[in-house]
Amino acid sequence: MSLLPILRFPDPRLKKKAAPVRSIDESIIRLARDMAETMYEAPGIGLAATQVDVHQRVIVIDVSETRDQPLSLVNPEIVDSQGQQVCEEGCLSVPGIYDKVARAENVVVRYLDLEGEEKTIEADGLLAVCLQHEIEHLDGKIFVEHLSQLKQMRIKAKLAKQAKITA
Ligand code: K2U
Ligand code: ZN
Repeated sequence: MSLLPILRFPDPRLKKKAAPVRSIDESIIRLARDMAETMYEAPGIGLAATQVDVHQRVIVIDVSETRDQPLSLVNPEIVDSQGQQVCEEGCLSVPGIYDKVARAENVVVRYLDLEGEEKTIEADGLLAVCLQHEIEHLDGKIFVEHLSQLKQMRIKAKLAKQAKITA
């Protein structure tokens, strides 16, 4: 298993729209495994393939307290959503930045598991937020795009300054 480098905002590759997975072969299974390892190490509760510069529709999520229940979703699709909730979000591609984002309270997501079986998950709370956050990554969208232009400018300036210091 390998740790994968995570792209940092505003890297333009984070804006690429991921392509549907056509065949769940060994390479996809290994990708999901490496993404899960990378997510746990970060640490995070979700990770999209876009964030590791692989533009295929794969996400991994683990919102369990025990951090030992990884969920790998291939070609995830929100097929129903209800209500609204506002949650403080962060992102492994935007380190150190947290802000409130309004999202659907409940979502129904259809996806393929790593055996190629079609599954459906009904989620609320943090799992619903994470599913929406990760599926947005696959569409080339980052949570900061829900914020004002002024906030996005300030975030870019802050991250650019941090990058200079650590260069
Ligand atoms: O996509 C990512 O960068 C992973 C996010 C997913 C996420 C963000 C906000 C709310 C729910 C999920 C990371 O896990 S950000 C780090 C984090 C860790 C624990 C709880 C919330 C956020
Ligand atoms: Zn993110």
